Amino acid sequence: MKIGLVAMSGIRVCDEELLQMGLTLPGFVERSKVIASLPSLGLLTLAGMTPSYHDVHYIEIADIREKRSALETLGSFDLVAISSYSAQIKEAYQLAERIRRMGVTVVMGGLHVTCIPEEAKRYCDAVVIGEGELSWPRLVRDAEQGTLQPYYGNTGQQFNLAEAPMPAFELLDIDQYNRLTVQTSRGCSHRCEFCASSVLLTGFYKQKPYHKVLAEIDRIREIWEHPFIEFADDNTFVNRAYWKKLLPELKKKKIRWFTETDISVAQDEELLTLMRESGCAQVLIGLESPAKAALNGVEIKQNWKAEHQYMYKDAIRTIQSHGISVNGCFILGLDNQDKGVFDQVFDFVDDSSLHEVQVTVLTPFPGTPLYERLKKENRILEKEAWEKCTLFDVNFLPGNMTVEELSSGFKDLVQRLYSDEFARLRKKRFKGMLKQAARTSIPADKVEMAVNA
Ligand code: B12
Repeated sequence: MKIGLVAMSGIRVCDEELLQMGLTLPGFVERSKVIASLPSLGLLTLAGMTPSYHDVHYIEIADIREKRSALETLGSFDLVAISSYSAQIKEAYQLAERIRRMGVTVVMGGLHVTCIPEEAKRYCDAVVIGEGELSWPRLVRDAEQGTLQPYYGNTGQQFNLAEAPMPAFELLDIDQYNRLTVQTSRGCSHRCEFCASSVLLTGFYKQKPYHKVLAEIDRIREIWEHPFIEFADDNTFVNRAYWKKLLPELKKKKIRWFTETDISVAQDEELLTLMRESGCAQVLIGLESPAKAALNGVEIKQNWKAEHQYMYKDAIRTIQSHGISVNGCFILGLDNQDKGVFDQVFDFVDDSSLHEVQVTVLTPFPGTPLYERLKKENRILEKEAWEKCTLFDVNFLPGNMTVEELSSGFKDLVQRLYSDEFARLRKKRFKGMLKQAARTSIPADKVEMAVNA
């Protein structure tokens, strides 16, 4: 069969004003450029487990209004598999309908359709629920034999990452990317109410065997000698023993990398040193809010973030003094935040010397406990407005401010945080922090490498 793996790959924001800002604010633009060029690891993974006698193509579609002629070529496929997150799901549905009208079988998978499979089924021939590895081989066989089922994966089964296939990185036109993703784990040790990441696919934390991670990096190095890798994990360093074994091996690969973690890494000097030596340029940490009160109740099982808020600033300094920059993420609109939170976030960033900062608006993604709670409390503004699941658009009634206050306070904060002047100041402070640290421990070339990350 000729199989098309289609990734909806756009970056989205509905609010016109924010869109305009995004195009002009230097800090914002820099980050979007980096983020926007990531491929779909989910689809490359499926490609890696497709029998080799099939003719598999990987296609990215950022905007279905563009490249009409390219879309028409999808008519020549026997099977098209689409992957999309919530923000572009309606475009993905339109695309699915269009391809089906050309007589092609269309299947869909991913986080959004996993949470609302019946919605997706209206637009395609089959919906895959959960981790794709569990269903894809059977789905391909069924499509070949003309026995496709409407739903796959609704069995409650868990995929064992020890069986993870090698993603087909060779399908990529490598010149189009400035980073590639590798996944070392699924799940998270925390369970935040708003989280719409791989916790929606797996009920517990699971780790890919380390030799598999190294093999994926080796495969990438065959097409890109010194790659920049983004670990597509939700919380990377939960298993410290694993990482202390993996990092010295990673060092030999001469890569640079980025990942998502929690603030507890700062308590492990040995880990930080190994991270730096193996090429870690930056860690992204969900700080969520600068004040403890707003963190209370953010998690549904424990209250870990609220309990560790006291160490935020020291932890940032410790991590950054190891030559690893911190990208601190804040969520605006949490129930216990009032309109004073915008200044609080700005002051925290100013005071903590965070190198990078990411601010987002609280977003009720389908499938999350947050979505269910806000729906019950009748606080979702536009029901099923999935296009607003961008992390930047407000689509709920905040607890302690008005919609307008949240929306305009957010825009104002974005302007202050990403202004040329403040972005430069943050870089300068980070550089100063590193130079100070270098006098005691970090070699000068590593300092330069971290500053340019
Ligand atoms: C890489 C990435 C991107 C890339 C995606 C590239 C692509 N086309 O897939 C880019 C940069 C384009 C991107 C864009 C956006 N992103 Co993003 N992104 C990520 C990131 C960092 C990693 C995702 C990843 O690679 N996971 C690993 C793979 C293996 O998992 P997977 O994709 O879920 O695939 C598995 C299953 O879902 C399933 N599957 C998936 N697709 C399909 C299809 C078929 C046919 C089948 C059978 C199975 C299947 O099988 C796979 C293997 O098990 C996550 C954060 C994180 N740490 O996870 C955020 C994340 C996914 N992004 C998020 C968001 C909000 C966005 C944007 C809206 C941002 C914006 N404002 O524009 C857009 C959404 C665009 C859209 N299409 O709707 C949210 C999504 C929440 C949600 N449920 O919708 C996340 C979770 C981050 C967060 N803070 O919450 N993103």
